[in-house]
Amino acid sequence: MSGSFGARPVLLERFRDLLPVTSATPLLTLGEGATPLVRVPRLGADIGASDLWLKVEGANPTGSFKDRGMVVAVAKAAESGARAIVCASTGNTSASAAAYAAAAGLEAIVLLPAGKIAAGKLLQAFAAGAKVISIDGNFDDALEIVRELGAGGGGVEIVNSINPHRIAGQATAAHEIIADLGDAPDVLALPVGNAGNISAYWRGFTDAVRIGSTKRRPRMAGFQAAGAAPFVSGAPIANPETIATAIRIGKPASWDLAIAARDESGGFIRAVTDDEILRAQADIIRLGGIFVEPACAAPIAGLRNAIADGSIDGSQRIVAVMTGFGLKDPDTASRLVGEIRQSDATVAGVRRALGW
Ligand code: AN7
Repeated sequence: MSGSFGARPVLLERFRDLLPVTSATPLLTLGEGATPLVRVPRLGADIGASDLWLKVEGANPTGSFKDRGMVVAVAKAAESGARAIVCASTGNTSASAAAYAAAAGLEAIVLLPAGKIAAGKLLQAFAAGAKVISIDGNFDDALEIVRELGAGGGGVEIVNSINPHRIAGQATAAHEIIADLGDAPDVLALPVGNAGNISAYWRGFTDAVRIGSTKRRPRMAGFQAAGAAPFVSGAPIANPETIATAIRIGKPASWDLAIAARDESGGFIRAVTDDEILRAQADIIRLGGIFVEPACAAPIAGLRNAIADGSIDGSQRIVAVMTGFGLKDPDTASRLVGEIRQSDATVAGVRRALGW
């Protein structure tokens, strides 16, 4: 199961010392990690941030940050002799689980909230051969069921972020950012759903201080969708709703870890509206050239607000995590399709169509 990309590092090897990798762990890889950290001056200027960077996690093999943790969770499942992996998902976890299970030769079972999964993610799960179960409920309901299924043992491993290997794997992104910038940024902004990722980044930065690769940790700035913002209201919510289906979660599993990340870092978790999310999604591609799914727009919309009201200093170094690729959710993005200019197959026709 081991793989090599020549000079390209394999996540389980590169971060071996920080991960539960033993001589018995298969060095599974689909090429995850080592994602681009891109400076986006035009987008930054638009939101008032003079040193804004995007960590492009959509460049992972299944198009989301989930691959960093999934490779660890699935490798450990394979090591322990599991026959199947199971997860609840708003979409990206299922796409990642299905792909890594396929590569490792395990069965993947994914429980999805009916009708609320972006088309690309659903397609990925099917294409990789997962057993797809649509739950007549939301993500939180699906996760409750998965907890019971996994508790039964029988060689079925839960690969949601309640599996500690997921968080350990996702923490590697913090180390990459420090390696690329030479230090931690001042602010780390990201979308918050089930809250595994904010917990993982905080752990990564904390480990980095311990091993001496940086002396400081960033403020953590988490952003939720207004209709699915339990950290903002201070309690779980029963019926989360947002256009950003990835973060349509009302009862985050990593509640305490996320609160610790927020408070120990002197940061915050705030909400943005769906309209602000849609605007920011368009801004990120039109001004930054990076096409992301709606959830990723929450931190950019939220940073704009936080810089405007003075709660973040726009001259600081800010890294915003773009957790998933834009083509994951073609339906939401279809509003960005403009009018196609018709032309006959001549230069003159094209000139006319361009108004030249
Ligand atoms: C693009 O796939 O929960 O706060 O089941 O897909 O760690 O949950 C996805 C979450 C942000 C939120 N951005 O991260 C799932 C799932 C994207 C996501 C989040 C998700 P967490």
